[in-house]
Amino acid sequence: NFKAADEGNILKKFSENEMQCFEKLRNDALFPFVPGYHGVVEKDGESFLHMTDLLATFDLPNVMDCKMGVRTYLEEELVRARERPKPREDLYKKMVEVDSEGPTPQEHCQRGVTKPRYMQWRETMSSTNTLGFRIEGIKRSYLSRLTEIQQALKTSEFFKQHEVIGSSLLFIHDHTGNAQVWIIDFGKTTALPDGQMLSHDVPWQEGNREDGYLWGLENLIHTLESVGNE
Ligand code: 4IP
Ligand code: ADP
Ligand code: MN
Repeated sequence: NFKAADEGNILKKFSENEMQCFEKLRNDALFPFVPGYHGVVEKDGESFLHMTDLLATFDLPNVMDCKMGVRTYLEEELVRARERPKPREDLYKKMVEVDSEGPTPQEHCQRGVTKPRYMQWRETMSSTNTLGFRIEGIKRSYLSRLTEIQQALKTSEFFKQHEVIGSSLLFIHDHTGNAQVWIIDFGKTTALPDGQMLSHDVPWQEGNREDGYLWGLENLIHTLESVGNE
């Protein structure tokens, strides 16, 4: 999904949705907390989003990707799977690898599960359901920046007007004490119809489009506080 670019930057496989998010974030309270965005570029016949490499200023960085929210797929994927279920063998295999009893007898029979079925199962296997975030890769990091992000989210127009799905907080630190947290991955972050807003801290019910982002962030901050106190 990523390609090396010019010094200090990287290329991420183009998504129309993510591009629109980056465009709108240029004028938003979240701007200081998202990777620098430098437009769309073509390379080897493919389109990419040109953005700042967040690791560039670190020496042998440690990275933690924390996927935010109580839901990791779009409601429209749920609707699609209901109307035209498309069982996928790759997702079935990923499920069986973790729990051979995960699939239902019918899913075993067809050797396939639908995408939202897989995503919901992943959510129950992780802290997405119980805490509103899950750690996708490695270790722990710092709090003050998280509280700043929490404040920025509460004032952000962008955040109010978007359903934020599958986005991560990326924690980076190194041995020199350099530590940062960034908001990344807007591939499934979707604008609401004009005038509509989300609170991000009430339970999701199909149709309300809530994502549980602020609830997850609150839990994440409390979790890190308690780890830090040990
Ligand atoms: C992955 O499951 C992640 O949830 C991906 O989300 C998702 O891509 C994949 O869907 C799904 O298979 P595992 O993490 O359990 O492997 P992300 O890229 O945010 O990590 P989408 O496109 O939904 O973001 P498919 O459809 O790409 O397989
Ligand atoms: P995907 O849509 O494939 O999940 P992400 O945007 O979540 O893509 O990025 C996947 C991983 O790539 C992240 O966990 C992080 O480690 C790395 N990454 C993403 N954006 C950047 C960036 N701007 N600078 C450095 N690393 C990044
Ligand atoms: Mn991601």
